[in-house]
Amino acid sequence: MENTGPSTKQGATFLVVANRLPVDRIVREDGKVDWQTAPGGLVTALEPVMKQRGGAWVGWHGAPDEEVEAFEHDGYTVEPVPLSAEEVEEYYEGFSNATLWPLYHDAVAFPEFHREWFDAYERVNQRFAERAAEVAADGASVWVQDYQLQLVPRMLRELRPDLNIGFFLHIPFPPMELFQQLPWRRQIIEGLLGSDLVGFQMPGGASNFLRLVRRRTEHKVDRDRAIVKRNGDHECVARAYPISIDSKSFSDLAQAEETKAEAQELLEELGHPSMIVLGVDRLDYTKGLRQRVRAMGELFEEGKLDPNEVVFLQIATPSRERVEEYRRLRDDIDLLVGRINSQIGGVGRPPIVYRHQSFPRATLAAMYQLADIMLVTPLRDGMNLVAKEYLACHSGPDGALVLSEFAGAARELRQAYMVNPYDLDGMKEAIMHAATDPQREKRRRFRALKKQVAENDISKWADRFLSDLDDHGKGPARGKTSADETPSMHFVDGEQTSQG
Ligand code: GDG
Repeated sequence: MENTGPSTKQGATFLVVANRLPVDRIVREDGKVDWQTAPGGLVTALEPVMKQRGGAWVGWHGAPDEEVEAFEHDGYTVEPVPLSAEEVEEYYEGFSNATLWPLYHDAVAFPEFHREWFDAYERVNQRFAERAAEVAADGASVWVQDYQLQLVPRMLRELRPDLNIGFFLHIPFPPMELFQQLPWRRQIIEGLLGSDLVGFQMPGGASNFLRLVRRRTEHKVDRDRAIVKRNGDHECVARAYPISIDSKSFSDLAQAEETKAEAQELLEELGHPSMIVLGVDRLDYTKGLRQRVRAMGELFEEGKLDPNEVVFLQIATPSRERVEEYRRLRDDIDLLVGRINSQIGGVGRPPIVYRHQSFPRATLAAMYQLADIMLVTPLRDGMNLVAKEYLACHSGPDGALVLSEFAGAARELRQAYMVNPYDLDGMKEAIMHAATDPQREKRRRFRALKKQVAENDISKWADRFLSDLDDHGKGPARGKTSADETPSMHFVDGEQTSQG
């Protein structure tokens, strides 16, 4: 596709605004400065979109207390936003990752509420909005990303009413009953309502959001949009856009000769087991690792899986290590894996090969190639790209995906072996089905799953969102107000509302 969003002297016509840049600034031991791909689903998804479209990516570069100049990278401009060490603590580790992250994931860990964290969140959101306002060309499309920046759309609209503002939430949007706990709920809703289009992973997220707008604000809701009455009306449309991956480049990577060679080496290192069960996650309490490791441990203990034949390879990429809950999780998993490995198997390779480190993407592709069974069992997950990466990379006809029904991906990947990760016995049963079902049944499921991911890739996702943003955007030439519309009666969530 044509590069549609170059940055010019007049500014960029297309911008992504995200907490993190696609690359992190790191200082090596010899003092040399380097840039390294940042981990996580948001970068995996948006990097190919930016490469294709060009424009500017506004975000933090991962190093506190450092100002870095803008630079060109892979055909687009990187615009680093500085954060102080205190802001990293309060805005990022605090409000983003110890308040919003657990609250939005069904409160699977206890969300903490601190006023000074929110103050920092507001301050940093304002800084991101100001930088985006400086960099954007007249009438540009600005795509704000994720829970760390929910106040940006409104702030940006106030600074630059000419822009088309889209927002996408990568994590679940919680039900009203949970969201209401948040002392700053009003500011967050109003922040999001600054957008012309708000995207969620699931239709349920969009309806949770609209329900809140209807119950908690004076703005009206009409089907899939809120009519926001402030500084002249605008419409904020809320819809689901299930995210995906660059399926072709993952499958090409897995097919590359070097990757195949790496897979052979890995197989050798693992001692040629007859079955490889794989997990790949950021080390995060939402990913259901405690439950998964226990389930696999019990299957080994009960002799349902033979530790001489089967290996469980679990990669846990380091993440948010300064947040207390993450440190606790790391210790728990270390202990659990150690206990299982010390009690099961012979003197050779342990049944669980656990690596708390990150690997190059090509190594992950080699692991996906090898895995007979992929375990993706989060307690709650916006989508989960690892499930889709496995399907793009595993080329044999006999793969099997065990998938939590609480991952957004479960809505599309219906042929997976579905599990409730809280139900250990159920999870063990599903893993055993994935291990022992007749080949014909497994192939049928796997074919359908692979097709889904091949046909619904990241460019389809981005095109759908951005073309809807063009349609709903309210650039001055296209401005539309609800006052022009004929009054009508609507039914929303079973409730009658009068509009206009
Ligand atoms: C958020 C939402 C949503 C992992 N370890 C390594 C590595 N990774 C890559 C994986 C994958 C990404 O990180 C993880 O993406 P997920 O989607 O599984 O999870 P989150 O990071 O929590 O992502 C999630 C996503 O945003 C997108 O909207 O799906 O629900 O929580 O791409 O491959 N990459 C490399 N080395 C590793 O060791 N190179």
